[in-house]
Amino acid sequence: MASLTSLTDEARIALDTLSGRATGLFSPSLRVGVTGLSRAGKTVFIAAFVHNLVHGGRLPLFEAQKSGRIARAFLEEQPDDAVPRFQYEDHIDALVKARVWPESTRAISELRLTIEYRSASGWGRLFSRGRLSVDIVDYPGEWLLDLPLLGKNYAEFSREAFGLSELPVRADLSEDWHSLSATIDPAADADEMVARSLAESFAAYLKACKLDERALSTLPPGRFLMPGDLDGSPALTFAPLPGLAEGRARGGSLHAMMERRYEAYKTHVVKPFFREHIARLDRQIVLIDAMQALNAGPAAMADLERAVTEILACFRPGRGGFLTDFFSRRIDRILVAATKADHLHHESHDRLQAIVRRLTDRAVKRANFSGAKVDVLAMAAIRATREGSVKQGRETLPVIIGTPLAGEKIGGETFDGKTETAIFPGDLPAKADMAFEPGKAQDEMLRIVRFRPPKLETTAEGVTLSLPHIRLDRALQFLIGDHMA
Ligand SMILES: Nc1nc2c(ncn2[C@@H]2O[C@H](COP(=O)(O)OP(=O)(O)OP(=O)(O)O)[C@@H](O)[C@H]2O)c(=O)[nH]1
Ligand SMILES: [Mg+2]
Repeated sequence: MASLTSLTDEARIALDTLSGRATGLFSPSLRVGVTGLSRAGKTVFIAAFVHNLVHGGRLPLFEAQKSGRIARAFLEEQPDDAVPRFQYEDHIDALVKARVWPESTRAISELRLTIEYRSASGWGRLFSRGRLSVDIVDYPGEWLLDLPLLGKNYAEFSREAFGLSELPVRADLSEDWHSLSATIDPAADADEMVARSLAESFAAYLKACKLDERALSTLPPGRFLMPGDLDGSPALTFAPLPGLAEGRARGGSLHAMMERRYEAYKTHVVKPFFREHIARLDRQIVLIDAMQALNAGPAAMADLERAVTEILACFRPGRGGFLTDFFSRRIDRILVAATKADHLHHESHDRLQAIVRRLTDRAVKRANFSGAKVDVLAMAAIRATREGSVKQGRETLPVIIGTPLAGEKIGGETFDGKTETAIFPGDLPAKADMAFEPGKAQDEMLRIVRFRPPKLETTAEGVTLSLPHIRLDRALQFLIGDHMA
């Protein structure tokens, strides 16, 4: 900026003032929603997003960075005082110094990243030194599961919960809760202890569904898995009831009590979250960890598809939706990203992308994001592996090399968290549909282990290089690139 003459400086200030954009007082802001079920990679994505911009990471596909137009990017005070700040520095310290991943997010937090850039056009370069503020919210992924509840009454919620729990992939896990429910008469007098034991038993079943072996996703209500500050409160002491009679519940009955609490949960927990954080978004990236579900098999894939479809329907800003009144803005771009692509050799990235496209296709169509641009991408916000090849007999196998987390297993081997290992991850099905068909996908066993975050390379001058990634730059270009033209 030093090269600007005083004349153009004055002209710029005059122009800024005219258009109400006095530098420093106001800069356009963009609310980017990072959506994803628990463990999808939201916190890691946000940390990598900020780190790469603040430290000028290698982002060849992010045009503003590539052409050297970014003057600086820095964290600023966030707009909402009542929301805790995203602990960016702690997350980066953990990732870079200790090489451990951030813990599961337990509460909501927010951050504002401001980018100062020069406009790409000659005209704009003279007159406007651009500033863009990007606001991002991080929250526990489980809470997303609650959004579809806004469109369901208690009877529907109960019916669906029992329906799902009878699926083969869930039946053994729901046994205890079922037998307890069978002893309950919904029309009997309300009893706090009965309500509590039902809620606990139901929550235990949901938690079991979420464990790695089943890796199921459709598990509302989300606060039963991640209560935040509501642990033990009456709003969480409810459960679905079996065989509900048609019509209104008798006053004073267990049915009436459960119904009231379910509605209170929606009003006091789900709606505020939706209104304050979801309905105000301009852009959205939907992170999907297909790897874990692929590993667990087709039933987990079907369940992931169900969850994503129901959740994306809640982002539909169009007319007629039950949430329409809440939206204050319209989402104009949605990026669906298959995360953790670094678990696969790049030869498989297109297949991963195709599987996630197949998984979200119906959801995106049904949600009818008219006017919104939708793209699909396989990426890794932080690349924990590098690629290589290993000769096995006459064959050369493409492998990935990284440090598996302590305790991870492949076959009979358990890793110690220190040793670098080459792993042949296996092939994803060539046809995306096969990942959803029972019996087919299991033939192609994947070998998926979790890796530690990468060790950052240091240059000869002692400068630590930025966090490596796969196509994070493409995601940035799609999400904010056009605002920095
Ligand atoms: N290899 C690799 N692993 C990743 C990446 N992103 C996330 N992970 C793994 O996925 C786990 C979950 O990532 P988070 O960012 O904490 O997920 P989240 O969506 O914030 O999850 P919740 O806070 O539970 O909702 C991490 O602990 C890592 O093990 C990535 O880009 N590469
Ligand atoms: Mg998180």
